[in-house]
Amino acid sequence: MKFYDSLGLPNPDRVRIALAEKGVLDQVEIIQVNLWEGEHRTAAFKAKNPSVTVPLLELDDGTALSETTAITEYIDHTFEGIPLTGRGAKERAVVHMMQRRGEQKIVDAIGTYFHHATLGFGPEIELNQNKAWGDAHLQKTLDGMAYFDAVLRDQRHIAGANYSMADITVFTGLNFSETYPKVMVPQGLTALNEWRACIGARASCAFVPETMKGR
Ligand SMILES: N[C@@H](CCC(=O)N[C@@H](CS)C(=O)NCC(=O)O)C(=O)O
Repeated sequence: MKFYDSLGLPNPDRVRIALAEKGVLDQVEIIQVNLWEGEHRTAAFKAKNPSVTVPLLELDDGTALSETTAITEYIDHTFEGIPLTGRGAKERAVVHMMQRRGEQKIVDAIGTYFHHATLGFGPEIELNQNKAWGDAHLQKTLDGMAYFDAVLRDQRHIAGANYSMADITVFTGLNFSETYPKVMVPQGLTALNEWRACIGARASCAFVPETMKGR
């Protein structure tokens, strides 16, 4: 199995953490794709993923899986270990709902700010920038952080009592926010910061710099 990765970017990091949670990261061939160099826009990569995004998981039979949630479902149902996508109908529905909120309110919001209101991947990749659109997503990201802080005041994890892919999505989105566009999680969001420290302490997050684990 081949994992097309770009270390430090939120969606590939979601797959890295899911594989690590299942204890199978070392069973996968990892290929780093440099997005700043446009390596995801080559004809060869586009043939594998027409959406020209990472992550991509290429199975031994040649099946090329893109879309991080789909990949996480595959990992969760292929390997033993802690469930990542919920147990039973209701929990699975809540995990998917909260994970999608994590994408919309954090990962996609900060991604839009990064691509449109900062240099992003550079002028050769960011061909359709719209600064006003990007700027609007800065506030959306900050609102998302406040939303998840409020959620975590009432429950241990993003989707309820149990750890899930929803935690992974929000965690990797916050790391990206602080690393690249330098939008920091406000210190006053104590529930979010405490949760972040707990998630960051998991063995699956050993690759994440200590400075990205809440404060
Ligand atoms: N919906 C996709 C989004 C994947 C995505 O946007 N990945 C980013 C890296 S985190 C990417 O490859 N961006 C390439 C680009 O913006 O040109 C998923 O869930 O996998």
